[in-house]
Amino acid sequence: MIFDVMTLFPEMIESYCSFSIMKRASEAGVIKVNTINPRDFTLDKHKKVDDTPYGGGAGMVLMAQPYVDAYESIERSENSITVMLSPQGEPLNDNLVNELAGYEQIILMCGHYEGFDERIRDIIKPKEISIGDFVLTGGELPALCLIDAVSRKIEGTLGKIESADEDSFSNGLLEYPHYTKPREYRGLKVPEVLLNGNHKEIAEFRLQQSIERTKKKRPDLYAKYL
Ligand code: 4G3
Repeated sequence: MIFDVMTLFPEMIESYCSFSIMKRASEAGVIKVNTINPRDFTLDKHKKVDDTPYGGGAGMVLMAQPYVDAYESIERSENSITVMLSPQGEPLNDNLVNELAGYEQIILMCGHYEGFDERIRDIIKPKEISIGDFVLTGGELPALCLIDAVSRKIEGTLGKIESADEDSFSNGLLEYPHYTKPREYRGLKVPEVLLNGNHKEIAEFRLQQSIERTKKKRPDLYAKYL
């Protein structure tokens, strides 16, 4: 899986991707994260990437030319999709993450300030995706959320220990509670059933805990599960 990230701040992307599981997946060749900086495609000596909005108003708007030229410089594989991270996008969820994991290449467009000149959308026609109903100063964190979520669905990124088909949402339920050593902490004991080695009983206990939690914490998900 190749992620080509268009951003004015490539270090934000590179930094996150150089730790923990993202780093391991890159080193294993399971994912490749590239950055493309529209500032490198400006034509003026001040390397200007944004300007004031026509019609007035607060803030700055990303100019079309550096962004579109940067986009057109990216080598496209056969099975690729272009995604713009924006609060106006389709909400990201586990289903969409699975769908995205089926591509060979994902081109991600990060915006800043008040957003993109509309002609960037008109020309590139990206799929717009949002990570939730709130506004951030830039699209880099949403892009990283997407990269992380998609990467962990790809064979070879997670070990069997961290396996993705056992977590929340793969079965439409929240995760069951987890415990590790010691058996007792501040008077709180690990449920006895987890210590008895009866795998069928353990699986039943965990499923029942998952159902109870989902009902209590996320009645909306529970309604879909029923
Ligand atoms: C485009 C995405 C980009 C238009 C981006 C703001 C939140 C999300 C930006 C715009 C973002 C999200 C950059 N903030 N909810 N900020 O996924 O108005």
